[in-house]
Amino acid sequence: MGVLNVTPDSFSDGGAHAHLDQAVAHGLALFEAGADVVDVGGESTRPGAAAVDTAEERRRVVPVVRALRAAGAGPLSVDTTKAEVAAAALDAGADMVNDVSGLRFDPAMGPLVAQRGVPAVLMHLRGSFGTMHLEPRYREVMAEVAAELRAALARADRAGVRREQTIVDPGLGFAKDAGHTLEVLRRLPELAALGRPVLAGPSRKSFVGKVLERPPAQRLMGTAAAVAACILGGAHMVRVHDVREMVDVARMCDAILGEAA
Ligand code: PMM
Repeated sequence: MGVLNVTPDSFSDGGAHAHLDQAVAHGLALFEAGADVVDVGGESTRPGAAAVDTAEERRRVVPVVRALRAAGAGPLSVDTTKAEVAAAALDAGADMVNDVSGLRFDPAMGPLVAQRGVPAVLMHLRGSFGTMHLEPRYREVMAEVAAELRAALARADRAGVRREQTIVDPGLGFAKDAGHTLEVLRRLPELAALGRPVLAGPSRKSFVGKVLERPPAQRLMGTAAAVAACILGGAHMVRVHDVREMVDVARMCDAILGEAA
């Protein structure tokens, strides 16, 4: 899954794709580089990022989805916690929803996903965008993440989302310090017990920066190591910025696992 952030303040690509033409060109380049799906997002989740209202988020995301579709590109995922933004993106041609709140922030999101019958990523996150980076505390991080993902699956069930349409994501770096994130990564195989495909997003994140003491632009090799750990640990999909490089990592991991690349 290639990352296409259409935000002026994204932590790792600095808003370079904020303009429509640039965003579309970058989305096409991600497919060209080997992405199987491109995830279009209009709200930064960076610590301290300003909240984006619904109208602004739609304004950022929808034209990009529409233009990529018009160019014949896809499949596309929309990275949003707001049902209204998701609905508009699906209307414009998006194929799936990536909700980092696991259907928790907007009560209308579950019913929307159910009604549209699209796949949905349910990510683990504690608290809100405003509070999640403040002293995350766990007694047993992996057990708690797994339990909270089970709760997200139950939320999806209650909304009428078919279980086969769900993908779970442990939310690397979300409401987790570097130690928590490394432990989740180490114990990723435990998520297989949830019985659903796993997506993981380690790309350029601060836990990589913490280990290597490098800024986002210098986290390529650290990301490669983390992507390999995700895939060897059972992830079915990885969400990354550096698609061309990570396709090689994924193909190599698949070969090690004895799976066709
Ligand atoms: N990470 C970010 C944004 N959206 N979605 C999913 N499903 N999983 C993630 O790990 C994830 C996400 C933050 O990273 P970015 O700002 O580089 O996009």
